[in-house]
Formats: sequence, C-alpha cells, structure tokens
Amino acid sequence: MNGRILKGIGGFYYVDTADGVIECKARGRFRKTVGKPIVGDRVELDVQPDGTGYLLEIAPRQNSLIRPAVANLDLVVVVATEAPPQTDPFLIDKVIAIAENKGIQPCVVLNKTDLDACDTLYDTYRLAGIDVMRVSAATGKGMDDFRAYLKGKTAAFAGNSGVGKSSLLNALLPGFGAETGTISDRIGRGRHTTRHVELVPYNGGYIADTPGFSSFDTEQMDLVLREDLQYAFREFAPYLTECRFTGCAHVKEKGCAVLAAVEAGKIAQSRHDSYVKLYESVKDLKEWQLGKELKR
Ligand SMILES: Nc1nc2c(ncn2[C@@H]2O[C@H](COP(=O)(O)OP(=O)(O)OP(=O)(O)O)[C@@H](O)[C@H]2O)c(=O)[nH]1
Ligand SMILES: [Mg+2]
Ligand SMILES: [Zn+2]
Repeated sequence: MNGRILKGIGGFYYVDTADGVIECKARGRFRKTVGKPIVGDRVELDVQPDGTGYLLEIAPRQNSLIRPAVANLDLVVVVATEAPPQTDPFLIDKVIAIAENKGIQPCVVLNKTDLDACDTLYDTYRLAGIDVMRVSAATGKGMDDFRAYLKGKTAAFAGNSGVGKSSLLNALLPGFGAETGTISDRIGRGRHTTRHVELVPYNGGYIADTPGFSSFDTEQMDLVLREDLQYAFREFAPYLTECRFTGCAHVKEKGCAVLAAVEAGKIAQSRHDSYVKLYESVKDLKEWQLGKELKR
C-alpha cells in the first residue's frame, strides 16, 4: 500500500493512505537511499493484521526543506502585508529564493487587505512573474480564489510574525484552532505550539503545519551557491546572457543587463536590492561546504 507521511513522533510515522491514517514503524532498509523518513515522504508500507504498518520504501524526494524537515512540497506560500506589521520585502525575497533554489513554486499572499491594498508588493511580484493574491482573513475577501489555488497541492506557509498566517489557516481549516494574536497576547496565555511539522489534509492536498508557523529558518539560504543565486530571481532570466562580461555578478558591474533592466523599470528595485544583500551573504560559500552542510 502507498501513502504520505503526515507526522513522525517517537519513532512512529502516521501515514495517510486510501484506508485512512496508519501508524507505522520504519524498517531501516531505505536508510542507505534517502535516509531517515521525514514528513511529506511518499512511502510504501506493509500493513499487519493488527492494523499497524511498516514502512518498506521511500520514494525519491522531489524536494525537501531542512528546517522544517518536510519533503515533496508543491508550494511555498509567503504571507506578507503592508498593514502593520509591514513585511520587509527582503524576507519575502529570501524565502522565495529558497523555494526557487529547491524547485518549489513560490507564491505571495497579501493579507490584511481590508486595512491596506498592498499595492507596492502586489505590483512588485506581478512584475516578477510570481503568483500573487490579495486576501483578508478578517473579512474573507479573496479567500475563495486562495482555496481554489491550494487545491491538490502540498503547501507550506512562511511569513513574519503577526502577518496573519494562523488567521489564514483557521479560515481555511475551520476547527483547526491555531492560536492567533500578538506575541504579547500569547505570552500572557502561554503558547501551545507543535514541536514537529505535520501535514494536514486540505482540499485534495495538504497544508504543512510548521512549529509556530514562524518564518522558515532562513539559515537554509546559506545553502544557495553564489553562482546559483541569479537563477533564484526568475525575472532576471532574460538578461543573464546579455551582460557584457561572462561571470557578471549583476551587483554593480559595467554593462550589466540586469542592472539596465532595473534602470528601465523591468525589474523591481526592491527585488534587486534583496539579490545584492543575499549575494553578499552567500558569496564566500564553496561547493565543498555545501556538500558538508547537506550531510549534517
Ligand atoms: N484587520 C485584519 N487583521 C488581521 C487579518 N488577519 C489577521 N489579523 C490580525 O492580526 C493579528 C496577528 O494574526 P496571526 O494570525 O496571529 O499572525 P501570525 O502570522 O500567525 O503570527 P505568528 O504566529 O506570531 O507568526 C491578529 O490580531 C489577527 O486578528 C486581516 O486580514 N485583517
Ligand atoms: Mg501564528
Ligand atoms: Zn550582469
């Protein structure tokens, strides 16, 4: 039988199958191939007469994130807003770059549009060719389109604190009961955050419930090689071969076609600013370090 790992707790894996959720133990055979099973893995299992199972095989992963440890994502949803607490575009671009680098589709969901239409961010990501939606968890505006967009996909959410991730999840999954409110509110009431990432079935797909729904651990960004960063900004693509010098860093070089496109308004200034900031942070990383990092 086949299934998808929803969560893993203390050596047990809970696998979503056509026959419901089955509690499984691992049988080490695949340790030589993909390593330890993680949430999101597509697995083959053997069901025992008592209804529990054993994981037999893990299908090769289409992609995986390290923190949170989750495999086979179809979508990274970056929740952002221009209403308080206004999102720093750099955070959005960092998460988008992680997703692009891993081959996971990114999208930007602008929340709190009952307070602010978020025009600047909307225009920025439209121009970049990244899917962008305007919603309001408070009024329900735009939520039908967002629901339809998520259909059949395995999606993880990221975004700065207070942007409304938990509010959106509660709107999508009535009865889900994610805690909402300001950080100070929550400290008063005590936080009940899950320690482990978990997939929650939703609309023919899954939503990854990551611990506290905080932003991705953007340390992962350090795993993008300098040479690869340019490909993590999809709207740079038409210009990359047009620069005067091969190996152009697209930071401040003479004859850089990317910079000319920024000048001409074809690439948003804030996107290029984020690129430069990320370039500075990753430029010393070497391939052998990347290999070492990934093996940790
Ligand atoms: N006006 C308005 N307020 C909203 C909307 N969505 C969320 N809020 C409010 O914004 C505050 C923060 O929302 P949360 O859903 O807790 O934010 P979060 O992104 O989960 O925050 P963290 O868990 O700290 O990362 C709450 O007081 C919500 O009621 C919206 O669409 N419009
Ligand atoms: Mg939250
Ligand atoms: Zn260039």
